[in-house]
Amino acid sequence: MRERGGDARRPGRAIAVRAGSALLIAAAVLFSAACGKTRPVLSVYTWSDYIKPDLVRRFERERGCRVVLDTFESNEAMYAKLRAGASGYDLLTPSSYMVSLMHSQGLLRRLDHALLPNVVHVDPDYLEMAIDKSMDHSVPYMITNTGIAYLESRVKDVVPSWRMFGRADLRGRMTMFNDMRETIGAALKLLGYSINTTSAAELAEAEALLLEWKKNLAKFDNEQYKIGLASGEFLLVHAWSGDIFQVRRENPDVRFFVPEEGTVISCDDLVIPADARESALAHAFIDFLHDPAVAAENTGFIYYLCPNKDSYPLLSAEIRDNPGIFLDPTIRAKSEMIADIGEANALYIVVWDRLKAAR
Ligand code: N2P
Repeated sequence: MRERGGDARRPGRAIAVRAGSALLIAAAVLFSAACGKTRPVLSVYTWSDYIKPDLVRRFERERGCRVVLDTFESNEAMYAKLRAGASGYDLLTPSSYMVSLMHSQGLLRRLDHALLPNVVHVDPDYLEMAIDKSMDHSVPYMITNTGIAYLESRVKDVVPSWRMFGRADLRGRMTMFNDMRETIGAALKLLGYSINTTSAAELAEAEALLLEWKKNLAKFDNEQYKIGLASGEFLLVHAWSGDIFQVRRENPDVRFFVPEEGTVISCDDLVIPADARESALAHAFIDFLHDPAVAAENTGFIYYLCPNKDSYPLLSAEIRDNPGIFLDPTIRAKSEMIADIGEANALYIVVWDRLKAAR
């Protein structure tokens, strides 16, 4: 297994190698064929620190294949790369709203359920809220809750609210996501609006708030914030739940809360691009990840929740009782999943571009 990006310092993790470009993957396939090696290569394009490395190695052993992991840091970056012509990936993990956009553009393969016996374990309660309820072209992988993480010994008077990004005393020591829907979503939530609003007036209010918050931020970031918080460079960060529970293994001073105004919940799905070369192997990997014991082991390591109902009884109490993983019902009721809002996406892009350009 190889992963570009992510934390290469963790024991047992393979050395991070940049192996992402379609060209390199194609070259690797040709090279191994030329050498008479027949081990197929499964090329996975996913978020960083998003699978337990031991499980990847187990799958490689069981299937006699190699898994190459390349990482993206936002749905939009992944989509832009594919639209710009990157090919050679066999499996992707975009969030559901991006899955629905990609499906509508014919970019995804219909799944063959005969190759996916383990999808019977997928949580039916989750499927009820899902966009692709019949798992026609996507199988849910992990549910992520967005929140705020901080260093308990360094940040005083914490209130469990998105208002924390307005704290001028933390100026230069906070980060927010470099992710259009997440960051605009945080401001919309504080204002009491839906993260999927298509109202230009509501978005204008969110933009004004974000312009204020931006003055307090060190940067917009989706990956370095983890190490930055662990090391004390940043004191408070916009964060994905599992990332933070991974960081807490290294620094117990790290705390996480889901703001009382509600948050963004996303589900990242396993999908096979239309031009995948190793479709059967990609199906096998999806099926492997939904073996309940594998799903529980994966969740126990990355701290995101795989919505696999038969894995829940196998989870440790640390996971089952963690309100960052299983949200408090009151906060959950105020939270939303990002939806594909069609044409209105253009409104978000305008706000986002202005925010990124503002000083
Ligand atoms: C993991 C990123 C979580 C994905 N590093 C957010 N949907």
